[in-house]
Amino acid sequence: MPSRTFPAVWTERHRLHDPGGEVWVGVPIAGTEVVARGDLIRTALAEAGFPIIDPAVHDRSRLHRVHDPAMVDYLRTAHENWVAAGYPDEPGQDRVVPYIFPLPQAVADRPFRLPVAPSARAGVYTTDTTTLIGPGTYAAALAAADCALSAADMALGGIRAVYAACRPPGHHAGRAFFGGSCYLNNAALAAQALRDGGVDRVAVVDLDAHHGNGTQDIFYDRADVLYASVHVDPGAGWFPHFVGFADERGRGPGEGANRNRPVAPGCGDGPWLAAVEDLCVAAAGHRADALVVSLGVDGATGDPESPLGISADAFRRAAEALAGLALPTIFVQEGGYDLDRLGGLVVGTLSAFANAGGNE
Ligand code: SP5
Ligand code: ZN
Repeated sequence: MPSRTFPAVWTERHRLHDPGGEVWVGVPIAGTEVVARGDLIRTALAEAGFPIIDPAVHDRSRLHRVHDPAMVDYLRTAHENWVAAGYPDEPGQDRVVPYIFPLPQAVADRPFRLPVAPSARAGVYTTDTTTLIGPGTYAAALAAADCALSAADMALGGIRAVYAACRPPGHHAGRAFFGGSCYLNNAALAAQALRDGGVDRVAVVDLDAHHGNGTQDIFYDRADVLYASVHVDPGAGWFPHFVGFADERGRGPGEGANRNRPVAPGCGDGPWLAAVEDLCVAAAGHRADALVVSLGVDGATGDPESPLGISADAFRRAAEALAGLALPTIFVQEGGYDLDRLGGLVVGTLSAFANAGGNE
């Protein structure tokens, strides 16, 4: 029986974003969130027969539903201001990268003054030194957001399952911060678009190897959108280090609508799938009307960015568990950095979801 499919939203505009590596522990390294990722995913989708659809362009005001307009404006202008300040010549850095950060305890209780130097402005909104801004980063981040928003449009139009091939990824981007190779939060934009389109209750289930600290931030105070994540335990020394612990359960009206399931480095399939089942129970308990899946496949065995050791079969079983929720579902691409396995992992997961009836 041929494998079932559903629509995939993809654009070549992802190629505009070439971070040109990252700075990690002070050292410029090649980085793993590379242009090839987006093209490998497209090839795998096409080979498996997934219809590939261009995103529509959405009004930029849509970004402000989940992000601070000042941060969006910063992302829009950061690279041109960096170039105008001459950093590509002296000291010879053509990507925007911070060196100083306004930590809350260092600047609290006095008026916040936006620094004049672009090198200092570079630390105002990013959490880390690994999320560089190049000349096409903002355009590609907009294109990725458009993929997620188009997927939401299709879901609101009655299509039961859609995949948004977002690159750059998004789940480490919060209301007023970005980092971890993410700039705009594609999954949060999709979830908010569903809400704005009349869906009462949304569940975001995050399978990426890392905690989606940005998505958690955006929905932490809200009861309408559940955020539920399985990820490598930040307490065991993994990104995003400061956030993603099990006792972060939401705040105020959002109390109970945030669920973190950290798992141990090297845990393998069993504990990871048990956590995925738990997230599905949480989504059902939330009485969600629609599902957004942050589909990172960087938990897979061999991925250079995580120690989880999850098999391709476990990703398929996770997809079957999600299909069991029987909800309109938007998959949003997050991480996944093993270039030899990325396409197969993504398409294998989506196909398992469709073959389990998730697209009906
Ligand atoms: C979207 C996503 O998956 N972001 C994860 C970013 C994690 N970055 C952690 C810091 C980078 C360190 N990389 C060094 C790899 C050495 N094996
Ligand atoms: Zn990740």
